[in-house]
Amino acid sequence: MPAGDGSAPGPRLPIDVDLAGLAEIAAELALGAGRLVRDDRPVDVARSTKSSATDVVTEMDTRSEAWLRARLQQLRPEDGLLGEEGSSVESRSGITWVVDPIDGTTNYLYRLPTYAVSVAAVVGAPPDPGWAPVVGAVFAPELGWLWTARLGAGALRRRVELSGAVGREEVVSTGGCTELGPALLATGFGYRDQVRSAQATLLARVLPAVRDIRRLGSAAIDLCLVADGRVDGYYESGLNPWDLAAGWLIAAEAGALVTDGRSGAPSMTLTVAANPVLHPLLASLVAH
Ligand code: LIP
Repeated sequence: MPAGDGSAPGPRLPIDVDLAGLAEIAAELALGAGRLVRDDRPVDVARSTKSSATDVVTEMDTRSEAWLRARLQQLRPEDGLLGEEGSSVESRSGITWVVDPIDGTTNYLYRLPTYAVSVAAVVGAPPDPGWAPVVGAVFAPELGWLWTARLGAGALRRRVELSGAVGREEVVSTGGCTELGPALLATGFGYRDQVRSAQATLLARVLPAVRDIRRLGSAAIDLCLVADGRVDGYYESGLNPWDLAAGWLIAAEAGALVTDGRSGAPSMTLTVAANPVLHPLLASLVAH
């Protein structure tokens, strides 16, 4: 399915699917939810925790997912839905929407700008293996960037002003770095102690081998930065489908290989994204 991911062909597209129409919906949903979480944030945002004391969910994560769910019920009632905050609707159309209502929730909680809303339409049934994105949109409302992609049609970036004005589409493509030494990489870490210890051990091996590491706190933004060449590569273990679905397609349509570090699709085990020359070098460094 997504170009350049190295995995076996995924499930087939429903024959009557209108990818251009789905792409417009993905962009509208990402923009609408992004404006909601940016503009309606209360002064003291309510929060609770999930898998660990530092795995936070805010009331705006929940409100954003509820807004996305309601819009999809209006626009695409036959489609499925999988959301980070618990939405789970079986598909009757062969299309499922996979959404992260705020990717980078810790950054959102601390009022840091690197968070995004990630919206993808996929075929297959995530998290079961074999699913694949066909349209994707990532909107980072504080950074003012909207990245989008449609299967086979390339990856685009648009400027989004605070006024709501959306700028012209720019085609994006990965950078040309072909060696590890000069490579600027992005990565991220999980929420559970034993996972973080293993990730720190891997980081100790990676850091001396590359130019530098950026830990921005949002997988969706990390993958989009690979797409537009502002980092050379990205790797992370422990991602859920909602973290990576849209960014996977955007990076792949920008020319990146996006895999599990081997020949499979990106997964919770490992996600590795880089241009086709750098990818095998990065994968051999991190895929253990
Ligand atoms: C985040 C991921 C990021 C990871 C963070 C966190 P969330 O997702 O996008 O890559 O490093 O630890 O999991 O939880 O903010 O939606």
